[in-house]
Amino acid sequence: MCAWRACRLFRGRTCLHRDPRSRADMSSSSASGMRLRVLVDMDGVLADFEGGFLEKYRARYPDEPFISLQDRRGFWVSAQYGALRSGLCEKAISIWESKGFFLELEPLPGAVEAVKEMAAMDNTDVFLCTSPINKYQYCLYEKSAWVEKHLGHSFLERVILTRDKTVISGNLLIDDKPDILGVEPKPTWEHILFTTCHNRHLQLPTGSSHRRLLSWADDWRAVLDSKRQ
Ligand code: BVP
Ligand code: MG
Repeated sequence: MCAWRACRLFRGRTCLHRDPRSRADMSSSSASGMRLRVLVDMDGVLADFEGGFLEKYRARYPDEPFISLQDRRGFWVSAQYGALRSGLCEKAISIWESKGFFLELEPLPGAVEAVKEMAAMDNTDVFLCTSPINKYQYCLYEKSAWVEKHLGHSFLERVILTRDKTVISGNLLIDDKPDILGVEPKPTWEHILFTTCHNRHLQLPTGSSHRRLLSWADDWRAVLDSKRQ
């Protein structure tokens, strides 16, 4: 079937839309079994949010105390800075609310290569699942621009912007946030905790089903394989 659908717009113009289910093997099942749907977070997994934050915070507030990446604890940067000194929570927030912050984040080592390889695997659908900040002026645009810049135009079909990842269905969610909560108490995905400075020292509860990826050099392929039927 043709990957392009013609759509008639107002004023009689016709526009071609690329169908996201464009690959020949895009059905929900195939000869080798089910398709695997992998949701991959952006900040802290693909894009170096913590490194980008620290660099820009120190440049803008050179006389204020800062927290080295080694000393980062807890998901919320703003909370740790707020606890360090009054007024620093707001200063931290001002960094990621600034124009250019999200677009200029560097990719984490191996992230771009891993996601491209994953997306090219048989029976595998990759989506980028990311929570934007509520100050949308720059963030919403820049997250898509980052994807286009580092992963290419075709990955724009794969961007999911949501403040609640529990309502998105998938087999795996690779994410650096330890507790991913929302309105759905039983999300379909297994959360794979992606290790970053703020969760490195976190003791996962005994008996927890949480699995970790230490970095993109870790065996993410085996994690995917473990979910295939
Ligand atoms: O858009 C990012 C930045 C924001 O949360 C989002 C994380 O998205 P995911 O990686 O989970 O998809 N963010 C906000 C704050 C404080 C806000 Br007040 C923070 O401390 N850290 C942080 O990442
Ligand atoms: Mg994240």
